[in-house]
Amino acid sequence: MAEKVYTDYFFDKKAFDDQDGAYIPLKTADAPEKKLLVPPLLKPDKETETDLYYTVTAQAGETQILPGEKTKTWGYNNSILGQTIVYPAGKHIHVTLQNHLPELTTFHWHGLIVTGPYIDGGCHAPVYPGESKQIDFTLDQPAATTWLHAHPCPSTAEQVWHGLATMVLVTNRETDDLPLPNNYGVDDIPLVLQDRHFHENNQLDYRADYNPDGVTGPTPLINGTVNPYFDVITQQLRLRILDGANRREWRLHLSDDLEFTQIAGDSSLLPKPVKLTKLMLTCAERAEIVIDFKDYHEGDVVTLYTDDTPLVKFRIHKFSEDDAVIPDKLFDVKAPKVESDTPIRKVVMSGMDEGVAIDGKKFQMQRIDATQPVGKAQYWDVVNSNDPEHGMVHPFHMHGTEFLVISRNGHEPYPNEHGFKDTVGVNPGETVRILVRFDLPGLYMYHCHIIEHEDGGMMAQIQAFEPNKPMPKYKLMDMDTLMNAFAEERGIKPEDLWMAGMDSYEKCGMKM
Ligand SMILES: [Cu+2]
Repeated sequence: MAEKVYTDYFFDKKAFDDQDGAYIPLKTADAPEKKLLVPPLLKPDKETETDLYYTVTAQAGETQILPGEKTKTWGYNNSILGQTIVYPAGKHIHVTLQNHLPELTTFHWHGLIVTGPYIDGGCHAPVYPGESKQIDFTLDQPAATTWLHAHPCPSTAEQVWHGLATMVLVTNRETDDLPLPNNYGVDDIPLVLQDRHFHENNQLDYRADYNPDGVTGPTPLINGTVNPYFDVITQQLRLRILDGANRREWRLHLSDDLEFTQIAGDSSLLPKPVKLTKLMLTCAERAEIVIDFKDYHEGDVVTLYTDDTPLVKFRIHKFSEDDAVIPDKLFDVKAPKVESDTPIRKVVMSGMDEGVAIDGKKFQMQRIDATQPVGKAQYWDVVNSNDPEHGMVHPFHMHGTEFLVISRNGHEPYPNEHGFKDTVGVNPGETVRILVRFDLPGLYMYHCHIIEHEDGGMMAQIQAFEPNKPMPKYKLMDMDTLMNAFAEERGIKPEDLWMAGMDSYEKCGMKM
């Protein structure tokens, strides 16, 4: 029997097209085609049998994005986005986090199973300008495409908009030997999908573009490149795609409706490969796909689109025949067992614009909203209470864990979400049941990953605790301290921050 090829996007089309926080439509930039920037791999400072040492520097710079003036951007060890970091599971990783930016930032490891709130790098772990911090951890998690981004409350969105996001690849001996393309930069490339609005002299102006339902721009930016092409020199190509946009979902497909194979989601390989012709990603979700160009020849071009807008042109060159077959079985998903007396936790994402909330509340840095014992699996029913007619998709993200999607409104999850995930798009009016277990004690945030919603308070935090041990107390950052720091950096009084456009402080629990 022929293998099933899925030709749906599996999402709520109406919510995507009609919700009232409408998107700015994408438009191909008036600029020549340019070679896709493939970020270099970050070289470790030092490596031993057991340990790896890295330095990650958040820095300001200038990037030639469009013809004419360079754009002022931020990045990690780079002027925009970053260098790609590789963390092998099992090694003891040491990272020096340096902040060379003019304002405080945090380094959030989105998708890494590390303890929160400090190593995880959410809002409680600021690194002040000119300062640095050391962290270390050992990963015990499947191979995955994860990422690093800034996460300081409440200017995460603005800092990501400036460029603070980069890929972090977790490797794991259990699956590293699978016959999948893995020659980085040649047949295995990252694609960070973002959109931006360029103002006068090719500059970004986040405040001018601000929209509480998420900032979008008309120009697609792929790994920081506009109108990119990639030279294909192998028959098979693996793309590690990240929706790194603040707000935009992507509806991806290839020219000729070319079918491709999804092999991984956010936090692990899929149990088995899934053949698709269409793929939808919501903010912060990742998908790894393999494209087989066997029916194409030197000189052909295959285009990756979102809707009708071209994102990347794959220019086909001569390649040697490669009939490697993707294995039928990729990954053994071990679902944690739920004890029958465990209640189902309900989490409600509600509202739009400034009205967004979780369980009816705005985020407060010093309030712990929930607790769950380490090692004990629990079902969470994540509800998007938006009106199914006019509401929006809220991508639900959890720190410190990887979860399984169990059902959508009681029905089977999509065929390509059977691996571990850390972000799931929840359609308006929908309840997504996920299976959550924390393996490390700590304090973790969970939130909508439309970044302006998260900055706007659609975020909460949970303490994962070890049963039979005293509850640890965390030193939690408070808004006054953060606000004073931001004011000092700008040389103004804290009460004047709102005049400097920092009005979103209010949403994060600051009293004006
Ligand atoms: Cu949201």
